[in-house]
Amino acid sequence: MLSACNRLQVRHLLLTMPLVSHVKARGKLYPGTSISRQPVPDDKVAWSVPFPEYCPPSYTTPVVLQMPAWADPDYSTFANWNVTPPKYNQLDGSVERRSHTGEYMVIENIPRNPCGRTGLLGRGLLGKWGPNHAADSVVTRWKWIDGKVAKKDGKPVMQFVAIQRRDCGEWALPGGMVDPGEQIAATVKREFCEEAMNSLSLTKDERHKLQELISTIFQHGEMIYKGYVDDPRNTDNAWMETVAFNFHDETNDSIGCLPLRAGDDAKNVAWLDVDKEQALYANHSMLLQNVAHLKQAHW
Ligand code: RP5
Repeated sequence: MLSACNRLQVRHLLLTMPLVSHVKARGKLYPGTSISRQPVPDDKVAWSVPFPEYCPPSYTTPVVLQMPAWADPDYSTFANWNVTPPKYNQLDGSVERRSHTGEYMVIENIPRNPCGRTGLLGRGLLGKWGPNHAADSVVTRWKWIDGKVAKKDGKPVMQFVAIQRRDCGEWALPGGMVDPGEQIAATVKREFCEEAMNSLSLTKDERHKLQELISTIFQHGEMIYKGYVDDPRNTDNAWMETVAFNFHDETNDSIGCLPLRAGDDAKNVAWLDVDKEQALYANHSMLLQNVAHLKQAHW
């Protein structure tokens, strides 16, 4: 799949947005907690704009502080002064600590969110200081009604595979964290299989067959985004980034007819219409907009 990934067209890499403005990463309450972020007005998001009153609370979930395998050690407190900080802005062992947005600032060993202030210090629910890398799939097909592709405002309507997140109930693109050393193309397939096809409930044999099928039909993807994610879990010191690929089924005879079944972090899965009114998690709506634009579809 790595070679398939290399073949992915990157002509739309310009859609990469190094500095999207974050909005959801400034939501009042931090997800799953009663912790309020310090409000950050739009004109004070940029670090370059002085904000002398800026003194946000700090929060890192106890789960992260217990240091599961996917989390960095906490070295930000005096008690942990002897813990060696990660190697930022580089590949640190098998952990990717480079950002898709370019080099980020590290102040006294603590990374600084490249998209500006979020009103919260610490790592929140995120395991890694700095960028936390994910990969997403935008699986699309045309919407057919009575033997014809449906149209809205004169443009063909697309549908995409959406999962409903178990943590917040919001609809989202299937996607997840890139494991250390894992190729992004492998993450995309694995997460799609787990969340949209419930592969974790299959026997080893069935899972193997499913992975082969998905590898075949996911061969011709197109990278449609690479960059910062406006994720509600972001903080001033830890944030989500993603690489997203579009897999489009032009004739509704491959991905378009796969039997979907929610699994893992997803409590529901469905084909939803691509439409700007469809609320989605983080900035996933912007990723879909990129695809609608590329395919000249209704948005
Ligand atoms: C988003 O969070 C990414 O775009 C990806 O969809 C997701 C990864 O986090 P988990 O679903 O693994 O929590 O920022």
